[in-house]
Amino acid sequence: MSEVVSYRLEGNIGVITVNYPPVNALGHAVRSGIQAAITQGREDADAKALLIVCEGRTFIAGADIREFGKPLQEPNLPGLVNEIEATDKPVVAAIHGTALGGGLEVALGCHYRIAVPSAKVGLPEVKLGILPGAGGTQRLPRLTGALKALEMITTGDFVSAKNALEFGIIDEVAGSDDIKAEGLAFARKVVDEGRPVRRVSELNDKLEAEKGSDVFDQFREGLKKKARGLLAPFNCASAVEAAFTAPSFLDGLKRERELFSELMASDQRAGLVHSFFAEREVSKVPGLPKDTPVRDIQSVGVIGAGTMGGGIAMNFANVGIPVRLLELKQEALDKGLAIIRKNYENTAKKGRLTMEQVEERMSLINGTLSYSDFSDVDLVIEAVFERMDVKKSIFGQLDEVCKPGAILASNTSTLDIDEIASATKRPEDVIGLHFFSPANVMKLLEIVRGEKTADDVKATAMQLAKRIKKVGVLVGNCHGFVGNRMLHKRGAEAMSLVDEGATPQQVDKVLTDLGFPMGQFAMGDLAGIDIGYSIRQERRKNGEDVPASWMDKLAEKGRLGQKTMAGTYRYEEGSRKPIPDPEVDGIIAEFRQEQGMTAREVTDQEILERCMYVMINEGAKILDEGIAYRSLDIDITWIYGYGFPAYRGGPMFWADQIGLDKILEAVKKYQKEVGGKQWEPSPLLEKLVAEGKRFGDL
Ligand code: TC6
Repeated sequence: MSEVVSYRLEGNIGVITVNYPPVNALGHAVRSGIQAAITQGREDADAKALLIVCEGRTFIAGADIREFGKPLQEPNLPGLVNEIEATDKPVVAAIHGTALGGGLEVALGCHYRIAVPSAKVGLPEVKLGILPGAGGTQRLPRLTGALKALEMITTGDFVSAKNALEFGIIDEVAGSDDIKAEGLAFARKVVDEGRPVRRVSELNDKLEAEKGSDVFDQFREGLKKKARGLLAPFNCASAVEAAFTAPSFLDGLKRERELFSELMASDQRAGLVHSFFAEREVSKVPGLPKDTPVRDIQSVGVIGAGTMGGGIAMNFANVGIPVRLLELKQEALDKGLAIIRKNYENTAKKGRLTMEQVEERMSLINGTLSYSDFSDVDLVIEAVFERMDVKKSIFGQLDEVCKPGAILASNTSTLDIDEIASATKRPEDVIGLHFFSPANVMKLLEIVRGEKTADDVKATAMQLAKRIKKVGVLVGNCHGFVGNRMLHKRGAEAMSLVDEGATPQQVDKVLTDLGFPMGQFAMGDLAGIDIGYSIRQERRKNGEDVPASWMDKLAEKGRLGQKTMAGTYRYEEGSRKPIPDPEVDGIIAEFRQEQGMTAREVTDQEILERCMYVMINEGAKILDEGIAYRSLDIDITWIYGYGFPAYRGGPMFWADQIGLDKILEAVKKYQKEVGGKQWEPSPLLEKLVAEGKRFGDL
């Protein structure tokens, strides 16, 4: 018997136990172990039924994703599930934790399923760019009907034990969370009641009931909007449809396999699997051991009740951490608190919060006008506008009032953390916590380490990110850190492309076609054009050579973006849809004239290369300087902070897919044609190309 799967007779039940931490994934050893145990159970005359149960925190959480892309070792999963189902004595799956993907497919191959109340089930393969290829698309709809199976398989959403029972996926919700006892008792009941072997593949009632329905066409129409650019949801829908249209179950399985293989070979699968592991890898920071002590964070102070400060405060209230929110004037404080309340109420209107929860969360956010109220908080986050003098003065005051050991954080998106820390006598307690707008929604937390930031402060920030359900990425200190440093390069290039003849909407369309949820200029309108403007002005004041821009003119005319209903685009009351505005075309034309420029035709390919390759070149510099530890840190920053399509794996992974030689060639071309520091090739990029390596090899 395999080391990770055991077989034991308990009374008249043959118990097959899987024990393969951390999540009992179906690696080769687990598959062959289950196969051997099923054979043993079948041959064991004393076993009247078999029970599959797992050790540890969860039932089988799916195929072993680490084996994807490698040569398959027998037994394969679809064959194993069929073998389980073909067993001539009842097989029961006892589910705790999560039965996901291949794990749920194994359970669907069993004849009966019981789950503890806290369990969840799901087929999340679509999130990895594939489909449930071990019969899941054929068996699930035989239990749930077409629509529920389509919803579950195309979204990958998990379903609670209670709902799984309601949808027909499981047969019983156990009375307690003691999975072994409950599973065994249920298996005994199956034997005692003489329940038959019940194979899901032979249940055809739900298929018959929906013959001729147009549910698939309708569903596909909806997907076109929801799953723009993605392959997997469409293949998932076609595979489920095959359960209804294929002449037999086996023919359905064959169709499932074809659609599965297509996805397995796709770049989207590679990108999504990279994103999955990268998201887990970012929490393991080189040089910061897992057992680094952390500080206890029981209460938080936030300075600034504007859009950012309010959103930041909500993150903490959402997980039960009390927040003191500071403003200078009562009016601003009242306004900020009212906006927070409105945000919560809107969520409640959508049914995602009860009014009781709204009140509970609001009661955790208390306003104040006085810094002295921060004397006992464990963490303060400053979220005021981007001016070094203002930030330094705030940190000076915090140094006066905060208790020893309190963490002093800035939400700055660009400024030097060390200079901010220099306003205090405790730079080891100072760190950057850069939230992304809207701060209560975006999953990224860019955590900026200063030169003197203490290790326990870094570890606390990483842990806190998880606590507030964000993905924390620890980065070094430089202008704009990882995310905005790259974004600024893209922004400058996008502005130049418009100077040269492109329209803002052409630039934005290239980026949305790549998979970004919005383009550079629509994003600028959302964030506020005044932000970029004041950053440029600050840099000009510092003597940097920042060229004039038509966007400065927008800011000077009060076109500040969505908040003034006009920026690079115009907006209609109550709508966030960017509408091209002839007035802006006029401003751009006037700017070109003033600068003596003649508009030329700019191709989409040039826009793509200049906007994206300039970022990748900068990303390589960021890696070389140690600002990001690994290329995957940059990938996750961009996926969760800026909506880079996860199916492309992040900008650095995407660059590896394109080929770094091609990227370098283009960088050199634009160095000649466009010029500027941003097009000076990164030495790391040159080195990798010379060695035939990729960012992923570092
Ligand atoms: C499939 O089944 C296809 C079937 C068709 C075949 C024909 N494989 O997320 P956590 C690791 S596709 C390998 O931090 P949590 C993870 O990398 C699969 N490893 O924990 C991490 O490792 P580390 C369908 C896996 O408690 C550790 O486990 N299934 C796998 O927050 C802990 O993970 C899915 O897509 C795996 N399948 O969440 C489920 N899963 O410690 C994917 C996890 O070395 N998994 N690991 O960093 C999840 O959604 C979550 O991991 C969870 C646990 C809900 C199971």
